[in-house]
Amino acid sequence: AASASEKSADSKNTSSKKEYLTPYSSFADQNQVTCVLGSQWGDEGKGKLVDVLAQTYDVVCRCQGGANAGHTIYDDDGKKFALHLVPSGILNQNAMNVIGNGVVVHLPSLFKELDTLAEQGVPYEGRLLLSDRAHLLFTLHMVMDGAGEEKRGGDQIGTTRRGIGPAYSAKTSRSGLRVCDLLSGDKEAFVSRYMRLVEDAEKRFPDAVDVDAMKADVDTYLDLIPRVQEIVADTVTYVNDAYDSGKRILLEGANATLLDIDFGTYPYVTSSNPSLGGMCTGLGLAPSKASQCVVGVVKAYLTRVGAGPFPTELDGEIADFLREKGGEYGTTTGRPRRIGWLDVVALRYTVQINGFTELNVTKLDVLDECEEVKICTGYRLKGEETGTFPASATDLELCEPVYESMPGWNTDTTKCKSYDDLPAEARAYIERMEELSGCSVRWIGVGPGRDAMVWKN
Ligand code: 2SA
Ligand code: GDP
Ligand code: MG
Repeated sequence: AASASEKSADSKNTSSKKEYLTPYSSFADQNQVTCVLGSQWGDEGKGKLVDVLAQTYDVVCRCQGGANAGHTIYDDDGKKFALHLVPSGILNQNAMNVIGNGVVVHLPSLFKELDTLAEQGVPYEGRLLLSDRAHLLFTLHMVMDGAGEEKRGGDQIGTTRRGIGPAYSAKTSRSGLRVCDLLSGDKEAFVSRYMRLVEDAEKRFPDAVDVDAMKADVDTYLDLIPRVQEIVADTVTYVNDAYDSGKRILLEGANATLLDIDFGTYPYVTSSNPSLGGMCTGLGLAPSKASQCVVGVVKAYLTRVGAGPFPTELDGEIADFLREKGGEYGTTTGRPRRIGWLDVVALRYTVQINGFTELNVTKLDVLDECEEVKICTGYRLKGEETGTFPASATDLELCEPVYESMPGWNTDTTKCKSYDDLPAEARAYIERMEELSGCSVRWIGVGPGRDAMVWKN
């Protein structure tokens, strides 16, 4: 394997700077490490902010999750990219991208994604590092994920079936296999440990696990060894050396805090920690370094994909309108997303957990045609009003939202370039969000493009 420093990307930007990048560059000057996290149930539009910031950062890191994540990005020519495992910094030719130890990696999916990017004119050679400590996610885990969901009958979680839960289960039960095991040179030991996983899975899901097919599948990973060798690195050392040498580091959250295995609506959650703590354990960067600037991405309304409680969920006309206008369909699975009003009980909770230093409100433009907009400021649970987010998903299911209603703005915001350009009602909505959440808003998204972002303050 090449040393991490040999693989380091040239940080000199030779391409002409886009006008919209100027304020982001001074933002990056002030924040050596920035962490971007989802504050809701995912798909807040983290990919867009990360993509724009990634053009001014030297190192962009994924720290948790796997190919369940889906970030949609439009480049300066309006070309669309859907990223799952690859960090969004891949679109910046000067950034190094790191897949940290906390990510569960299905190698065939990773290389397929990289090959697709190369076909789209984005080569990755010399710009991607994969942690030697990252756990391998096998096709077996995807089979188990699907079989596990079927077993739950009517009580499904609505996973992406990308094998995330079973791969993290193997990790925490200490039977998982890591990138360093694949590259150890002892293929026999690797295959034997892999077959133990297959045999255990077959005991649990005899109808779903085809032992011969899974046995044959191990060759897929062994065949990829030469490609893995080109990108493997001790990313803990790489990232910390990069920090010590003054490089700017961007941590890219996937999924979101309300899907966190500890803080989310358990059991309707993913199996990693998509909150600030998970960024540190998933990369090996100390909390004191990772927490300097923590951006919470919050959609101006709320969506959720998969099962689980959702107090402000809407159905009918408004939901259908927002789903179509906002393009609210899963980036990974194409599933229609559930739609609801903004919930600041949940937002206050995720501000607490992550210590957000600022917010990025996204998709304000999607609300442009609403007569009124609503904010959930509290819940009514078993006859009592509460402002805190309950631990139990059953309790959350029983929560009725207490709303504050605000007038809509009935104005197209997509051409707004500055905060003052926004209609007064839209500004009032943003400012109320700040008051209720206790966190200030720095950016407001008014369209999917890189330049469709308004700076506040
Ligand atoms: P999993 O597959 O075990 O992580 O699923 C567990 C729960 O986590 C939710 N989850 C997500 N929610 C929103 N977006 C995600 N990524 C894709 C996207 C989803 C898609 O960007 O659109 O394409 O469907 C994501 N990944 C996991 C999931 O719905 C379960 O509720
Ligand atoms: P992520 O998982 O948080 O990165 O979000 P996704 O990419 O799954 O979903 C967000 C979608 O909203 C993408 O299709 C983005 O292009 C789009 N998007 C992001 N910000 C805005 C915005 O401010 N306005 C509009 N209309 N679309 C946006
Ligand atoms: Mg997404």
